[in-house]
Amino acid sequence: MADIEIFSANACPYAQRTRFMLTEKGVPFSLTEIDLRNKPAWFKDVSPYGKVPVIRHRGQVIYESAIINEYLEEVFPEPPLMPRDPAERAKVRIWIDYANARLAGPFFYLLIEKDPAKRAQHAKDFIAAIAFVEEHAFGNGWTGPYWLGKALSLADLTYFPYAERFSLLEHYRGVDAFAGNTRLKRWFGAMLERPAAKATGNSRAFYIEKYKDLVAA
Ligand SMILES: N[C@@H](CCC(=O)N[C@@H](CS)C(=O)NCC(=O)O)C(=O)O
Repeated sequence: MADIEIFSANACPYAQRTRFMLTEKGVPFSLTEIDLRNKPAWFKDVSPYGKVPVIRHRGQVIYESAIINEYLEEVFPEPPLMPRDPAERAKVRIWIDYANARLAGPFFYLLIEKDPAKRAQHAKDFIAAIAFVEEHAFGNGWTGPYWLGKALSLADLTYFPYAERFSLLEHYRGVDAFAGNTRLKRWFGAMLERPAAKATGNSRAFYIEKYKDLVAA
């Protein structure tokens, strides 16, 4: 049995971050797919928040995707997915925090909000949140192809799952996250080439079907 167990759900962007990380590191893992609409009774004994992803390693349970990925970086330092320079490391953490605190909300609320006026506000917030990324992550001096430049980092793994699901906004809400954001689009193109993107990703049709009950009519 592999050293690392992951409890995951195929459609979950947070679980995809961790699967992406393990794949990039070349760490074998055994995966248990959790049906989030019908969680097995034992899952509450594994996952304190009742959420995926959770990993079990050396008898310890670790949860929260951003923390899991920092843990994995410490335990499996090669290939490095955090820069050596402390200021660059801080930058990665700032962008991970931005994804969780500022981007995830407008993205999900735009999908699930029923009230048209509130939905329009979430669309504005989402577009503004993406414009901030285009200007500040990929601003002057950004050479690509990855978030910080030449080397892949935890910032890339954090954003890729959302970027893959932007097609949901286009399909259900007519919002194209890439419109006018050419550098974001270029970054996404580079990410799609990673073998881990292919190994952990899903088709547009998969997400459209998976999220259809969640999306407000
Ligand atoms: N902050 C958590 C979020 C994880 C999360 O929200 N997972 C969702 C699926 S995408 C979940 O397990 N939901 C089940 C539930 O809340 O009952 C992380 O980064 O790991």
